[in-house]
Amino acid sequence: PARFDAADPLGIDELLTPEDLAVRDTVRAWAAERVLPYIADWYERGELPGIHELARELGAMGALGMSLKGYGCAGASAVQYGLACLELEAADSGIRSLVSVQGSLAMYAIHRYGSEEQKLRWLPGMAAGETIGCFALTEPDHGSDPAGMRTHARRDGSDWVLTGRKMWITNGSVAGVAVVWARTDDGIRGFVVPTSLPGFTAPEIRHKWSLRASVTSELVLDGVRLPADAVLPGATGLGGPLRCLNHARYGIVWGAMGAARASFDSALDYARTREQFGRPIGGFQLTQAKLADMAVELHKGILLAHHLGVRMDAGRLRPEQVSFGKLNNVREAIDICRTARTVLGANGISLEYPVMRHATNLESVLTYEGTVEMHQLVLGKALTGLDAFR
Ligand code: TGC
Ligand code: FAD
Repeated sequence: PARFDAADPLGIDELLTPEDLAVRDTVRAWAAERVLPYIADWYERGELPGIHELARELGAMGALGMSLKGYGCAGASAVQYGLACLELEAADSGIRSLVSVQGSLAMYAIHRYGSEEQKLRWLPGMAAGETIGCFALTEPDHGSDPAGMRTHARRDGSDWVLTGRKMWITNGSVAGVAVVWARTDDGIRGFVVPTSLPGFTAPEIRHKWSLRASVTSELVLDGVRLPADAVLPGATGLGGPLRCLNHARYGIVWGAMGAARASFDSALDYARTREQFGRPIGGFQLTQAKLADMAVELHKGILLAHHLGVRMDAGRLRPEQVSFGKLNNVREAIDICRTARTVLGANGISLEYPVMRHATNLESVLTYEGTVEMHQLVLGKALTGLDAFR
């Protein structure tokens, strides 16, 4: 039989093609060179300096809008996109967030719902990382229940006039273009908004104790005047933004396992070398139980992510299955990080090691793209046929 590999105990690599492995290696090497040496400093400062340069490098690697076809996008498989998310989040959830919002939300919305003119105007520059995008659904008073949004767009001649506030918007103050969801007389519609327009401001949200190396902003839309062709023609109703979320949530199913892997690796390494009572702490049964349980959940989670990726590539992935994956993998990832933290003792709380940074990042990941409770209720509804929301 094949030998046991501590890095891949279930032999999941055998499910991957040579192209999949090449994508993984490329992204892992990029993150090792461009993120890992600096991330603790960025995190401590609460900044993501050089974000435009990082975006261009991610674009050159094909990581932006990675599984979209045409318009300068890489046209990779869903599994390859997932592997990229895992490697990016193994560096930091903030870097994966940058990529998720750009590719799975802002670009995906334009790619799926945009006119040919909108696609040609925006997607090549976004794929190259020249233009950063954001995706604005959440409002101060409407998070889990976006159906209640107050931001609205009204007709003025052939123009649209957009008014309202969006909250917690990743990439908001560095974006050149915002995909903004607003109420209209015809229901919820999406608008492609150049952020240079009068009336658009995006103050950055400070004092976050999670996702510190990620730009998060409020959007203030004060009568932003848009031409008739700013609306996304293919999306009407809440299903429009929610279908984009399926794609981003899918990336998170993989990404969360990256944060978990980095924390597990750190704990395993520490357990082998740190000595107490005259022995490596990894030799104690209680530490081994922690490592075994972490490894089981980590690799089960990667297997689940791969399974969902295969279904997405086959066009057979259901939104409820995405909820299944997001619910399980983010919840298990944060548990792995917290357990890894205990293995490192006091060092576990230091930025010298990655585990506390990953654990605090995952507090955001647990909440955004649908909270744990939302995904439980989506599954609850699918299982029982009873809608607990309304
Ligand atoms: P409901 O009545 O169930 O549905 C309204 C319409 O939407 C359709 N739909 C979906 N379509 C595709 N995929 C899904 N996952 C869908 N979920 C619902 C549904 O079929 C219906 O269509 P139609 O044609 O019949 O009108 O809607 P509801 O208001 O009862 O709410 C359902 C609920 C709670 C699940 C939904 O509102 C929800 O998912 N809430 C969570 C909001 C959320 O996830 N926000 C995320 C904001 S973006 C973000 O966080 C980015 S962070 C990224 C980063 O930095 O990485
Ligand atoms: P609420 O909806 O107010 O929920 C509060 C609590 O109540 C949660 O535990 C929730 O699960 C629970 N709850 C609510 N309703 C129910 C119910 N029916 N049953 C049981 N429990 C319930 N949004 C964007 O649009 N674009 C972005 O780019 C973006 N980036 C983000 C980046 C960060 C760092 C963060 C933290 C958030 C981001 N968000 C973004 C917002 C995110 O999607 C919302 O925070 C999330 O949807 C939850 O909304 P809320 O914070 O208003 O919480």
